Amino acid sequence: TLTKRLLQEVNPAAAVETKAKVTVVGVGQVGMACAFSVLQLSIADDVTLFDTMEDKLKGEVLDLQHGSLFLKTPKIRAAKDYSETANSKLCVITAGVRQREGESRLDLVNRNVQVFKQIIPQLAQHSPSAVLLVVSNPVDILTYVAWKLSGFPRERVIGSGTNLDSARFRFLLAEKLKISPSSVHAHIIGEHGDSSVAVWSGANVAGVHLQPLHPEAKTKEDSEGWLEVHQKVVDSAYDIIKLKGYTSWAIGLSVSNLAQSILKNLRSVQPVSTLVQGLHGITEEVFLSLPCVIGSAGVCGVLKQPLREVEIQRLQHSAQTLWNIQRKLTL
Ligand code: 6V0
Repeated sequence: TLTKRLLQEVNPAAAVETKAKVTVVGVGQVGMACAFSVLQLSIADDVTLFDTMEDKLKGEVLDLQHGSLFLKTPKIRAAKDYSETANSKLCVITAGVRQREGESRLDLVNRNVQVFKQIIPQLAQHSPSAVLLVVSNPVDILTYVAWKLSGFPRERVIGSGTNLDSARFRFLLAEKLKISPSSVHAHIIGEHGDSSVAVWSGANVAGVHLQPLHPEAKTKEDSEGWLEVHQKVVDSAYDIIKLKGYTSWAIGLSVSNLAQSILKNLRSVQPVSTLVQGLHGITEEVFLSLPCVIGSAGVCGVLKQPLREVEIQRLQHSAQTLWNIQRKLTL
């Protein structure tokens, strides 16, 4: 063959073991933004995509493969069935229906639980040591569903949770302060959605806390509109869906950032959805976001964040809301 005439093979390429395989299930707007961002970070040596829409899957994979010259991920492929997702280090699940205009994330639960029943046992069977990163909504409930359906230990089932909400919060605060978002430290915790909790008490720039500098924020005198920033975060997805029909780029970037922490064992602290039973007085078996140490084992630890009473009450309220939905599910 031409190849044999061109080079003398010393070590057959097929013998090289894949070290950092990422499977993305669902090649819709979110799945593709996640896959593209993971590729741009050059953190995986294999990105495998799976979807039930075969033509769309083939088209998306070809389109990405044609960019291989500009990427550093040697294998980009479409899996025809779940056996081809085998031995993934990380499985990102973005499959399922999304919100239509005016629909809340919680409205999606029954339809997406059915989708998860087709996906999760298959992923778990073929990649028994993987970390599962759930993105589909409602993400906190579906992370619980993925945990139950996979039988994986709690640390290896993560929801992207309020990692995105916190990024939006930091961006909006950064705009007001005219400082880079990476220098504004602030967290949104709890439900990824309407009942999320902004931890104002912790918001700071270089250790300088914002709340004592603007005590008016607690009262109606808040003429600078700082408290509105959290409401803007909550409204973000609704606003974007109204404008372009879906959200994609920011969630893709947020997921690839989490993927990097997992694949490179960075042990970085990021708010993600994890089992919170027993924390902050929560008694229900639910997943909510708290700042977690993220590494190759998944969630390596949960920060003991000092919270105000009102913040704890809000978390407990979200836990009850989620549990009331979860207890009706048959898994
Ligand atoms: P989309 O563009 O409709 O894509 C969904 C994809 O899932 C489609 O390609 C489907 O073919 C595929 N799919 C459906 N069922 C299956 C199945 N059984 N197996 C494999 N693939 C399947 O939706 P989009 O990508 O916009 O959104 C996907 C999910 O992400 C939705 O649930 C959104 O609500 C959720 N998001 C979560 C965010 C977060 O912060 N966690 C942010 C944005 C969207």
